[in-house]
Amino acid sequence: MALKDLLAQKIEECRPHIAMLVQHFGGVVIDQITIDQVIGGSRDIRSLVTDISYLDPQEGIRFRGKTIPETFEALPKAPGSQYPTVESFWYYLLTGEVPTPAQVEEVVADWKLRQNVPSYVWNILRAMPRDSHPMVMLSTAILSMQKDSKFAAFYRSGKFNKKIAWEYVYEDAFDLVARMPIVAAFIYNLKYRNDVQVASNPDLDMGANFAHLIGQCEEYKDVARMYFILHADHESGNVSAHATHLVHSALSDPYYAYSAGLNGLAGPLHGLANQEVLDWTLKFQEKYCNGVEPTKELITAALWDTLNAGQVIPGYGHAVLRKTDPRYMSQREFCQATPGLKEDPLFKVVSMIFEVAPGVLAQQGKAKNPWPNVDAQSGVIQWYYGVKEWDFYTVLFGVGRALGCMANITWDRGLGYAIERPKSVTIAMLERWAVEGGRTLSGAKGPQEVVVEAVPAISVA
Ligand code: NMX
Ligand code: MLT
Repeated sequence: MALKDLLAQKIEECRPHIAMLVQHFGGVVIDQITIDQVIGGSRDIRSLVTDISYLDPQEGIRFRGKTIPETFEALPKAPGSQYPTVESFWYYLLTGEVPTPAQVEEVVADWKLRQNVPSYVWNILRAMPRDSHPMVMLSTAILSMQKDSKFAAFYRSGKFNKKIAWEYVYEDAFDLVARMPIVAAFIYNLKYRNDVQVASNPDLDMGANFAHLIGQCEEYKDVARMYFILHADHESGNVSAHATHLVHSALSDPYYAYSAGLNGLAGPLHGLANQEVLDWTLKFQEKYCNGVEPTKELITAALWDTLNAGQVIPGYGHAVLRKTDPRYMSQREFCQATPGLKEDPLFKVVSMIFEVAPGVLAQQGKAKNPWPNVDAQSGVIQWYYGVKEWDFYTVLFGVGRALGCMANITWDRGLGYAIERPKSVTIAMLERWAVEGGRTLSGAKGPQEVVVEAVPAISVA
């Protein structure tokens, strides 16, 4: 069955479940919220729904129920490769079903039709200051294509209908994921390769074509496939997925929504951490090694200097994970299995950081998770293959993340999720509830009340 038909069937099957949950079980309590969660970035509050991936704090990500190794194992591989095509993964994320090789071929063919980027995008990118951050360029390029949004045109047509609105989101979403690597490669070539013009190779799948467009070697084709799949989705609460979902919930089309998602991904606590890791590692070598071999002792000293300066160790810690990120391990295994890469000096430093950083962070005692996340390992692979412009690394993340964000908002529309609008409260309300909570819990003055009394009252206009 063609991808869109299967998706239509799956959405139809799912709709009664949502209706039944709301109609008969809408009042069932699935969480309670504490003051520290409200102040602390809504951490762990169960308030989003997605079946596309789920993040277990101990195990890490599962895409449509499969772990990373299971996903790589299950999906049809690119010709002559150990890795699946990105196109097969797109099918899988959207539908939850492993496509047959013939179904993958259909998606690959459709993908090629959709990957044509309008020429005005190239004019816009060329007109931008060449030293603009590549994430600014990427987000601008995506936003500029909004004028051709099929969903926005459908909305304006006067025939808007909630039941079929998802079909137009799907059309935009598919166009957008197909154009992402083309735009990313253009930015790379514009900024770092003197605006060299390279045409897509119609015989190649998405990952391989990306490698071709940025002038990379044969081996990099698998790097691209692996990278885009690993970065695609991390359930819905991360900043890029959540921003995309939030903006789309106002019925802003996928271009508006993903441009917003990319702007969130560009933050150093989120996707930009991958460039920060490279920056930290190279500065460490320059400042601490001075021509001598890096040692665990030197790395430990540099990590403490970073912490004592009040900065974070990039690539370590996570808001949900409490173990080493399996995306980190998957990339590490790739490095260890790749002759040349496993002996690479930078990989050795990154491995030494892995040996000492968790201990340092644990000793400092602040981070809830001292283990590495995806960003601690991704840059070294790019660096090894010659993609040394590390401000580009978050663009690569953004190409992958588009798959998850676009699959998610296609389903958001399919299931008719409402405009997102949480409620805010005032600090005075929190203080009142703190006092009431303190009294209710202990039957006497609670510790919260003492704190409230110790600070001057807030005057409210
Ligand atoms: N280095 C130093 N301090 C850290 C780190 C770290 N890697 N991770 C957490 N902490 C601190 C954090 O800043 C906070 O300090 P304070 O109380 O002074 O505000 C304290 O530990 C408690 O934070 P957590 O609850 O453990 O972490 P949170 O959920 O707030 O934040 C991250 C999660 C990922 C933002 C945080 O671990 C971090 O800043 N890591 C470094 C940046 C990074 O690698 N980001 C990429 C995440 C993955 N991605 O691709 O998005
Ligand atoms: C991600 O891939 O989005 C990051 O690991 C951040 C997160 O999950 O919060």
